Order: sequence, then C-alpha cells, then structure tokens
Amino acid sequence: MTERQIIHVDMDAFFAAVEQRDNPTCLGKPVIIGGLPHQRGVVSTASYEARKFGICSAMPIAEAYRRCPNGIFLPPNMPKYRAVSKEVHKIFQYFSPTIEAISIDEAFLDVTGCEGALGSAEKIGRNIKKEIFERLRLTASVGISYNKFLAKLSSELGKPDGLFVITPGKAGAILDRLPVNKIWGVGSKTENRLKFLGIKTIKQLRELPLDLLQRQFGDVQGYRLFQLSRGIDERPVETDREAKSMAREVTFPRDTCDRYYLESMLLGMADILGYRLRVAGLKSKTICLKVRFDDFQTLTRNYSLSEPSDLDMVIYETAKQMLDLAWDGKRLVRLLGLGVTSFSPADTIQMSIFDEEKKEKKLLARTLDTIRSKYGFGAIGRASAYRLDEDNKAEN
Ligand code: TTP
Ligand code: MG
Repeated sequence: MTERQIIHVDMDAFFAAVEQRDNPTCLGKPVIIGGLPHQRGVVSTASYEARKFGICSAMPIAEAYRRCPNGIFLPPNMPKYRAVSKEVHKIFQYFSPTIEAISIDEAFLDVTGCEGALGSAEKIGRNIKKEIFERLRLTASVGISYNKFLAKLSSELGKPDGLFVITPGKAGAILDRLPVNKIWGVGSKTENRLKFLGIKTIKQLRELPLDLLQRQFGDVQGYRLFQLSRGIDERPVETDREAKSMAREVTFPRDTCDRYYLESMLLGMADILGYRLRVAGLKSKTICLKVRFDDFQTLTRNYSLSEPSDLDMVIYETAKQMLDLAWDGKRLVRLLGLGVTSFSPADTIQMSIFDEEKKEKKLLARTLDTIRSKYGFGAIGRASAYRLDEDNKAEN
C-alpha cells in the first residue's frame, strides 16, 4: 500500500489573529479574547504577544489581567470567526476533496495521490498557507505526515506560521523526546495516571506492554496508547459525507441554570449542524444531547426522529424537549453538547407528511444557506442564537 499523505492545518491564535487583522491598533500587541478584565470567565485564546506573559486558553480572565494589565481584552465575536472559518474551508477545497474539519480552525486534508496534479504534499502545504495569507491575511501552521496523529503533531511543532514534516524515518526520534501529553487525546487525567506508573515520556510509554496498558486504561484506549506511542494511527480522514456523526459542544465560562441562555446555545448548535448536514447532502435520524452538571455528572440522551431531517428547527425543537427531560431547570449546567447521527443521503428520503410547517422550515433553511453560500456562515443567523456569541467563551 502506498504511504498516505495527510496535511493538518491549524490557524494561529485564531480568534485573536482575526481581531488583530481587523483592528490595526491590536497589531503586535497582547490581545486576549474571552471577556473584559473585571468579568468572570476564562480566556478563549490569546495572541502570541500575550502568550509571552504566560497567558493561555482556559486561564481565568482575572489571572490574565494580573499577568498583563496593559493587554487588550476583547469579547469573542463568534459569527465573525465562523465566517472566517468557512472561508478557510473554501480554500481547502481547492486542494483536496477529502477534508475533515475537526474544529473551528483545524482540519485534515488527505492529499494522497494528488502529487501529479498539485505537486508534493509539502508544496500543497505551502500553497495552502500562501492562499490563506493572501486571501484572508491570516497565518496558519501546517503539519504533514503519513497519518493523522503525526500530521497534527507536526503542525503543533511548527507553530506559529510553520510548516513541519514528519517522515517515517524521523517519527521515532521525534516522538522519543516528547512528553506523553503530546499524544492526541492524552489529557491531564491520562497524563496523571501515567505519571503514577512512572511514565512521563512517549519513549517510556512505548516500553509498556500492551496487556498492562489495556488493564490500566481499558481495551480500546490501552490499544490506542500502544499504537500512538509507536507513531501508528490508521484512522482515515473522514469527510462529513462519510462521517458517522457530527457534534458540537460548549463548556460555559460559568456554570448556569439560565434556561433562555441554554436554549439559545442549543439553537446556535442546531443551526451549525443543520447547515453541515445540508452541505454534506445528509439527513439525520438520531439527535444526541449531552449535559454535564457542575458536579461533573454527565448525561447523554439519544432520540430517534420519526423521519430523518436536516432542518435546524427540527434539531433544535427536539433538543429542547430532550433538555427538558434531562434537566430539572435548577441544577447548574457546565457543558452542553448536541449531535446528529444515523445518517442517510438527503435525496433518497421521501417525506411521509409534508405539511405546511415543514415546508416553511425547509424554505427558511434553504434561504439561509443561499445567503451564507454568498456571504459566509456568519452573515445571517437567528436572532436568539446570538446570545451564544455574546456570552460563550469556548466552542469545540
Ligand atoms: P486553538 O487552535 O486550540 O488555539 P488558537 O488557534 O487560538 O492558537 P494556536 O492554534 O496557534 O495554538 O483553538 C482555536 C480557537 O478556538 C481559539 O482561537 C479560540 C477557541 N478556543 C476556545 O474558545 N477555548 C479554548 O479553550 C480553546 C483551546 C480554543
Ligand atoms: Mg489554532
């Protein structure tokens, strides 16, 4: 089998870079996105100038202010970032049909076999950076390798404005010198458990036998750690069309029991999911809701629609009812997630009841899509979804 060529692109200090671009007084300055200094809440991101003060995502705003009182503190403008994200995505489409967007500012592209038409993966990576800079005046870091894990690691190692390649010959030596938290998916919990076993580096992790890892972390995660520590990752780049599910989730800057706020979050997420379904030509039969409370108890609920749908309002109204069943209206909510799954192609589905209300929802969704395809995702949205953008500091 020929070796795969995977590119991972990750925008640099994304929200902050967009603000620096659009506001010349912010250029070259420490810019902190996430809230105003006296507000509670956490940092969404910080410009590289602000990172020199030790400021990073998820740090309390008050701490960021203490470290850098002269920084420029701005609230996030999600509609704008989503619009830019969509422009970045359009640029990817020139380079490969196999694109997997994994967050608002990151994607994988599988460019295996594109060499004849577009040049080597490295040349494609350079051209992606060039297009992003010339069209959007933003920098991105590009990582190139033969699998997703190593491509993602490469873009991180090259940050900011980098282009970094990990070839099969170099992978072992690069992994050897890195701590375990550089493995995609290893968060602080796994890191601490590994530390407890005396394991700090990927090199040490590689020395652990598979059965021990599986006993400690379960069959699936144990096997994954075993493979990733060896630089092995066979996961394919999955486009939305091939994806088995799509989901969005938000951790709130403050735990909340404000129903209106939670519903506006659901509307914002349903809006994006419906749009992605329609772009991918898919309908979903199952809506998934995730609610995490302040004590970290997490509920997940699935609901099967009577017929598959790609309409924002169907997803939203279902999610709202699911929230009512899962939440007593009093407990503080820390995280809310919404997903769609059980896909079928949009065109083969016959609607059993095609009532007036559905026609209207469909027309509204199509009108939004037409405007967005011309002017970007952030150009239009439902008024009640905008509270998401005012208050929300984190979008995954
Ligand atoms: P990242 O790509 O993780 O961070 P970044 O683009 O700001 O910086 P870099 O990639 O150069 O290290 O996240 C992309 C955006 O997502 C980020 O600009 C803001 C948002 N975000 C949050 O709102 N909260 C978070 O905790 C994180 C990590 C990101
Ligand atoms: Mg980024």
